[in-house]
Amino acid sequence: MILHGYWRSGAAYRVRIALALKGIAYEQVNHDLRTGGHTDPDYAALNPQRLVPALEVDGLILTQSVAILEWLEDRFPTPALLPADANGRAIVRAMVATIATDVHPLHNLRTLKALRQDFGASDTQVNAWMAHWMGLGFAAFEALAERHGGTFCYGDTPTLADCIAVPALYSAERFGVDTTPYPRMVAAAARTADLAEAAHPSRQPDADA
Ligand SMILES: N[C@@H](CCC(=O)N[C@@H](CS)C(=O)NCC(=O)O)C(=O)O
Repeated sequence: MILHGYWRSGAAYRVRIALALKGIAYEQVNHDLRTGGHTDPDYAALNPQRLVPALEVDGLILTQSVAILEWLEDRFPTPALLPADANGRAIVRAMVATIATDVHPLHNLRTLKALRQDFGASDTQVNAWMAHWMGLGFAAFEALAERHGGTFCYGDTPTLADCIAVPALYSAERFGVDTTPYPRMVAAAARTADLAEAAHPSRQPDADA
């Protein structure tokens, strides 16, 4: 199993967390987003979207981190990262979508690049943009965690919601977005990050010294 990623990619970090929680061994091939490694034709042949992550397994190429998380859950069901019941699964998937679908694309590298290059946004404006969209999404996620969470974002064991929350908060902290209004999300993410220490960006082979 080969994970194509980049140490600071939030989407790749989600997958590394699930791999760590499930104890699955894998290799890494990393593509430096800062130098456009992900736009290389060899990588584009794997992932036509030219985004990380991608997962290669015995000739199968999977893209889109949430699809990869769901595939890992199907193929490696223990420990489960989705609740056993249909209601719980729908709630966890809604929590995942709140961040992965509705927030992350708005502060992705290419989005911020377009804001700067095509619309002349300053660093201050870009930071305000990120804080705005993260704040809206995190507030909704926090409300769902208040309603359904225990020691983790949903219930008392880690789920895909935690796999999504940890990198989201990592990005927020990296970009100086205040996370104190989301104490449940922060506490659950800290517990998950402890369980999946090996997945942390700073622990990856391509991380800056
Ligand atoms: N929805 C995709 C998003 C993937 C994505 O945006 N990856 C980022 C890194 S976190 C990327 O490759 N960015 C490169 C760019 O924006 O040029 C997924 O979940 O896999």
